[in-house]
Amino acid sequence: MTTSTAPVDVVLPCLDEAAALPGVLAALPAGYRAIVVDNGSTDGSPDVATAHGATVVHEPRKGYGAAVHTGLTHASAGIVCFLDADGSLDPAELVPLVAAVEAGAHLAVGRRVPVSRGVWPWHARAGNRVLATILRRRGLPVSDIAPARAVRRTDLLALGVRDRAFGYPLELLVRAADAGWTVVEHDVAYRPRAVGTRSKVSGSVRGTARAVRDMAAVLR
Ligand SMILES: Nc1nc2c(ncn2[C@@H]2O[C@H](COP(=O)(O)OP(=O)(O)OP(=O)(O)O)[C@@H](O)[C@H]2O)c(=O)[nH]1
Ligand SMILES: [Mg+2]
Repeated sequence: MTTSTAPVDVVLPCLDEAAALPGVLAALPAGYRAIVVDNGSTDGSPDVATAHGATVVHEPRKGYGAAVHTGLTHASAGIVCFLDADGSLDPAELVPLVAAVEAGAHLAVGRRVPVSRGVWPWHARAGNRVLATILRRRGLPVSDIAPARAVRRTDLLALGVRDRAFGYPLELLVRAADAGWTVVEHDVAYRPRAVGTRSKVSGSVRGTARAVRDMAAVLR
């Protein structure tokens, strides 16, 4: 695997992840710079992020897409990664994704492999499987709508993803397919979210329903 010494920016959308941030930020590989994008956390997440060396950006609009897009506009590295800030994914697993982009892929995404039962609720998994099947029919060889990805900053800006809510990860993949991008998928361990944090998206049936609604809007 090729590894370069160029800096990499890592955008971490964050809503009340104070309990997870120290571990996530400490696990970033050398040369990977954290940009934590906060949407009005009430648990002190921005201060924790700053204390652990991250750049903190405040985004007034709620939503995963608003957070990651704003993080992207604050990035400056050639390659930018995106990762959940809840401790469910190991930042070290971004390294092979970055290497894949350095080797020529337009986009490298994680394929979540749960480390234990119960990590990935059945409703989230089922919704994810349906959407991935639709993507494969569009010619994109993916089996997950992943919250871990690496991409060249200028490529992603040019792709023009518009969703600012929870359809963002799916719209990104749909646009990548339509643009003829080379997309590679690597297994990443999907762990329980950090102790002391709570689910914002797919941990509840209600949250999954909201994400699927936003994603279905992308496919219309
Ligand atoms: N800035 C910002 N971040 C958000 C928002 N909603 C979710 N996030 C973050 O996006 C990431 C994904 O949210 P999670 O709650 O982990 O969603 P999930 O992984 O589908 O659900 P779980 O299975 O419960 O972990 C986490 O880092 C959240 O803190 C939001 O509205 N604004
Ligand atoms: Mg999560």
